Amino acid sequence: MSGFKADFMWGGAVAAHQLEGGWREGGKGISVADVMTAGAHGVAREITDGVIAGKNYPNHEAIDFYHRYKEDIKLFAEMGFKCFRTSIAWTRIFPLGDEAQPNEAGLQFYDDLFDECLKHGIEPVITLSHFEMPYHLVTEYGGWRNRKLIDFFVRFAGVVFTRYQHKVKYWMTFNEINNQANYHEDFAPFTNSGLKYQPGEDREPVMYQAAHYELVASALAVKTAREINPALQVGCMIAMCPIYPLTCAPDDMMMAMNAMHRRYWFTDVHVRGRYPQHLLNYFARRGFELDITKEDRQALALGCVDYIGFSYYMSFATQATADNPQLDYDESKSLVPNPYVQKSDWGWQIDPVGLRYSLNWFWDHYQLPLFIVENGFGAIDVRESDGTVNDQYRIDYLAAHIREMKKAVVEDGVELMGYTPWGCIDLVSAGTGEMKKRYGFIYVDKNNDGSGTLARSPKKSFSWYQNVIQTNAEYL
Ligand code: P53
Repeated sequence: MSGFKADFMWGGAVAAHQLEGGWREGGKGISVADVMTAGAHGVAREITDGVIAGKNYPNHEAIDFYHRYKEDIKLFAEMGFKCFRTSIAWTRIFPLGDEAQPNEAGLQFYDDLFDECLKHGIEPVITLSHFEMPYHLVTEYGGWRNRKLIDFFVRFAGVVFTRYQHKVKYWMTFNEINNQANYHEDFAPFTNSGLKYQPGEDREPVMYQAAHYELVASALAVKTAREINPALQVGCMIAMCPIYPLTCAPDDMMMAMNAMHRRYWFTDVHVRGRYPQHLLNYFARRGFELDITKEDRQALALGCVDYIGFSYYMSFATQATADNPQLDYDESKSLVPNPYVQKSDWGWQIDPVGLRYSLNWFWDHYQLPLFIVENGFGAIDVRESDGTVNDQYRIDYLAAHIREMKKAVVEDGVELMGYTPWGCIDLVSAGTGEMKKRYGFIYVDKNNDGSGTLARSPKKSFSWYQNVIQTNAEYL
């Protein structure tokens, strides 16, 4: 008895824009991911005004999954995947985002993709919006700062729920909706919400307004799904980086609590259908006057999610400082290194125990089924002369996290639906646009500069994960 139920959903996770490529095929429109160049650790991706000739846009081709998905799904099936998490590129279905009618070629692509999964006994788990909203909605409407986007999103959701209701049971609305708590940088506001800030603009209330419209759109999507087919299960998707106090000094503890409030109130609204009082009081203190109507509040209350999907890569730590008497959290300034954990080459703190802590935190707060829909280790892989990749560091990372996940289930009684490690096949990094930051069990021959044959080959971790699934993680 390993502790994971027999129907535990082992699988892998990706997002359309990071692997499909085919950026102009089948009538696809330009997405926000299509106007982001390649960066690196410490070098932000450039967000260009439209697509500019001569720049390197890694998502345009990505790993060409659009043409190669049959080969890739066969490899997932070989590993024993029970499910496969990907997203539907909004721009394949509504190329501009504001059309009245969907694009049939795009709908057909996902019919074929889901059929291919189901043929292999792999259940698709689908995110509606994963950092790939139509770019037209940014240029014409200002992204999610505009209330009109609610209708566009709900239309998109309704179309795909209706079309795929007999192929896809598990859905999520907005990927890592809470990344934008880090509104000081340009990346998260743009990828989450299509927000481009004016110089000198007060960014914070704009972020809260955009997030509010998204939360209303998410709730209306949940309601729509239930009307179309009550068997559908719709979750939220939260980037979980638990924030620890650097020390047990009471002010450090309060600072950590405030930080958790600022990053995770999104979950309260998704799950409970209303704003937490601490946030309403914060809006009042800061003088933010947001457009939150009575109808919005009703919509939120009627669209609570069925489960909580979340990503877990790392934990954070924070500290109270003398220049911050209110103990306000500013993600660009308030984080400090945790001296007790190691870091990846990209500075992400490696903390398997933090996963057990996160599972318990979610379960204690919400008592909703949990689904770990991303976890993984971005690393530089070296291919040996015989083509193999000895990624023992990835096996070590994943094994340590699965052990903690097991303790959360067996010892702590957390209800966990499944586990889909991120980037089960190498793909374009979201944060940096690099190929070099690899997560996969399957190596893809492609380099940062776009060179490479795109050939696929299993790494050492491939057979390791195959064994984990086969034994339901009995032996780790
Ligand atoms: P990359 C920041 C913090 C935690 C998760 O990230 C994050 C990010 C954004 O970079 O993103 C999620 O590729 C996201 C995926 C992404 C993955 O984590 O920057 O849902 O799209 O690829 C890993 O290493």
